[in-house]
Amino acid sequence: MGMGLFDRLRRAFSGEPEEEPKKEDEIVSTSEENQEPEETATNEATTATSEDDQPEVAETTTAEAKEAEPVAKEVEDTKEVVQTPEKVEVIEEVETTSENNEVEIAKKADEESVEQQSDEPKETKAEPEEPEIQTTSSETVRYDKGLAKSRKGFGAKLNALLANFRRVDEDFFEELEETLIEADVGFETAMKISDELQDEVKLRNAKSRSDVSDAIIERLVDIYESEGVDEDNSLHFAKDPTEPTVFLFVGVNGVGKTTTIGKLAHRYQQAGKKVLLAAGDTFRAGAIEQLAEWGRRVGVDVVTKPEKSDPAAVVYDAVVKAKKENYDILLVDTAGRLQNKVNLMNELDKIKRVITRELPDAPQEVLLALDATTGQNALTQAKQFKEVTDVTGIVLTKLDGTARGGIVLAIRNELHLPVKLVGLGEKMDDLRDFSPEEFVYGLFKGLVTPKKD
Ligand SMILES: Nc1nc2c(ncn2[C@@H]2O[C@H](COP(=O)(O)OP(=O)(O)O)[C@@H](O)[C@H]2O)c(=O)[nH]1
Ligand SMILES: [Mg+2]
Repeated sequence: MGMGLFDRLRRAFSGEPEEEPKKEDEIVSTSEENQEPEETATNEATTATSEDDQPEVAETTTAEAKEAEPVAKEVEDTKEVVQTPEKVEVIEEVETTSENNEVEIAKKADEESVEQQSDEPKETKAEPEEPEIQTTSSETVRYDKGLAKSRKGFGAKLNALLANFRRVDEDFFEELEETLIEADVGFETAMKISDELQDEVKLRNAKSRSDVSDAIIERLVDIYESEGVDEDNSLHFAKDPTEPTVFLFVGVNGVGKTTTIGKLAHRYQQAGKKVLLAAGDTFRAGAIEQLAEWGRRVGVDVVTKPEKSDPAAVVYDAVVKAKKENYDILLVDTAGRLQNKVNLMNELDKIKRVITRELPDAPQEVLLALDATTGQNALTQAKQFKEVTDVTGIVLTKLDGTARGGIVLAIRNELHLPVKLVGLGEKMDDLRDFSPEEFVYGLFKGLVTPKKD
């Protein structure tokens, strides 16, 4: 990459496309195809899986029908989860469903409700009010759509601040800090940006709106890039191609583990890989059925055991099957109960041992799912999980649902864990490898002032 990220962004916005521009509707219609499944709600039988008389033998749910009745499962499951009374967690703010998260955020930061309400009405398929995108790839379009909220929240606030300032004085920087913190950039990072910016503004003698805005964005991008220099964003696979790759998914309830597994299963299945899923979240029958449903929807096999079985036993069966039947990739779901750290640690250790005994190089990834809409809470979760297991990367879900995309900066600056995947919606194809460039582009679109020279 010759040009810096900032220059490339600016260039993209100033109407000098680097590659041939793609038509947005073309891309949108492609993704539409994959969305069909979600609408029909079937299957009230979720909880019926829990019969005790079910054999302890692992059963493989084969994907009989790719076209099978699609289900809006996750949503139901989440509701179910909310009602689950057996919450014993010590660290209770951590175990939350997405609904709870919303509530919590609302509680935590009332001031945020302004923007939350303003664009709350669910993400619509088309974003008609968004200006035309004149750039690079379908990835960009995807990020662009997924970050629409953040742009409207964070971006719009920053814009307002920039539009209204009279002098670049102490008040200005105070307000900037506030805006950054509200965007979940994180306290430390906000201070750092603000400090460095004060110097920069002086140095450049920046006075105009566009000078200052350029300096801010440049700083954000710089910090992002410099903090991430040693980080490896890519997913790792088995070195020996005859062995299955194993990805283990961890994270508290409701953050999007199962959904991410479904999306990844789809990705690899589409790429011609033989994919196996392990329903290691045996805590609730709903969770097992949810994964099984994804298996049917996507057309991959799922290893399950009845509710309350030992997760390690499910994983054992799955690993053995994956080896024996030459699966390329095994995605392991787990329950995210942080009831207490010791238990969680023991459970995850046991699962890992079971995997490693059969496949010494696995798991290749331990991916921690974090819900971007939970803001700083997600950081707390990440810190806790880092203490109990070796996390190799972050899946940042629901980026489409937050107006505070600054969380990505906070994760990088405060955790030093690479974000490897991002969730930009609930559908099968709403998962992307994390690309800092696409991300920043999506976030600051409209803020970057086109170059005048
Ligand atoms: N908008 C949006 N919703 C998501 C995303 N990922 C997951 N979800 C939703 O979040 C809820 C919880 O997801 P689930 O996979 O069941 O979480 P788990 O408990 O960690 O397995 C479901 O309703 C999902 O559809 C995402 O990237 N964007
Ligand atoms: Mg789950």
